[in-house]
Amino acid sequence: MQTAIACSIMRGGTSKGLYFLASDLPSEPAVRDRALLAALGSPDLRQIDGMGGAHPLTSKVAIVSVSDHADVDVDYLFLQVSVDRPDVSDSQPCGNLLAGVGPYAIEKGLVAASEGFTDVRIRTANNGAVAVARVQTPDKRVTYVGDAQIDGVPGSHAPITIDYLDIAGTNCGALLPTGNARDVLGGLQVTCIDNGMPVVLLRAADLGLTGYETPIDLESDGALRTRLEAVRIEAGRAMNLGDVAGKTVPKMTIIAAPRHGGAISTRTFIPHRVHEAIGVLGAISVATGALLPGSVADGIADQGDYSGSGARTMDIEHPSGFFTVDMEIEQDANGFRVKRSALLRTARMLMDGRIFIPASVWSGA
Ligand code: NQM
Repeated sequence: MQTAIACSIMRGGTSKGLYFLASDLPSEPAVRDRALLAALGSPDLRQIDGMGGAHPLTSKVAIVSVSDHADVDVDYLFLQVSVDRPDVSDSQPCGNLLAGVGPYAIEKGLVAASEGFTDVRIRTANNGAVAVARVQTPDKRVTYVGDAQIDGVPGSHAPITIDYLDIAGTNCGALLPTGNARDVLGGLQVTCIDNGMPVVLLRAADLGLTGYETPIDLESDGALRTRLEAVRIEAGRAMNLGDVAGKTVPKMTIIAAPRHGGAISTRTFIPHRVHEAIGVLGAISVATGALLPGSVADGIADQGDYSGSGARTMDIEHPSGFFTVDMEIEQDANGFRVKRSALLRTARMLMDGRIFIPASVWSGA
């Protein structure tokens, strides 16, 4: 016997996941997590008995509900379902899956569509961060068709613009959780930063790398992975995240000078696989670090004619192209503050139906 649960599969930005209404899932987290492991087919490197795509970027879940919070339309809980371990974690947010939440909430009737476009205010339940997603709704219906292109996704689709207001320190309590723009961890100079995603910036040259290696080359460098993981564990404690051995944060971003006219070049361990692009909130944290005086990116990033305050578009180079973030910074005697971070994503509903969960999930067998 299997239990059918309503479920949609959506691509959100450069990731893909299962989207559920909270009301359709078990309310008990342990039971819910067993159901999600079965839905994705974890733990199994191929996820052959579930819908997961055998990579962290395609083993994700969004749980959506109408919000009780003032000035928010929907709450979105992001869960990372491990591919190879029986683990479901809410320890990180995900800005890519967030791109699908606006269209999903409208399609499921949680938010009424307006003529032309609909602004959906989304609260990420993992950390309380609020974003406004503008979804194209001609004739008051979601369209996925359009001219917007994002690197890492073939073709063009309807634009979804996402505006984050104040997200500094949403995961670690402060933009600079160690209190410093630069620290030495594991013998390496690093910048620990949280503007929406906890990220450790490291200079490629300090690791004996160019910073332009392919994800496969970096993933197959066992000595590098061991060294980065040691720094990550240390950084986790320093960033108020505790023991991060089993967590997917902080992300480790190796930086180098831009090669293609962007602001900075990146390769990001998320944290064990290397991203083929870069995460949304990861890119926002990197863009912030690249503008921060005294960070390890200072002197490497190309800040253009940026004068230390105001608006600046940051093209973050990654293995499959660029990720563009519009930043607005305020800097005065009181310090460095990020007022706004905005970006473009696309998303697409791929499947809407029911997912089948084996009976053994409910008994815990
Ligand atoms: O940083 C990958 C992704 C992500 C997360 C990761 C993300 C973000 O590309 O907001 O989107 O770093 O785990 O989906």
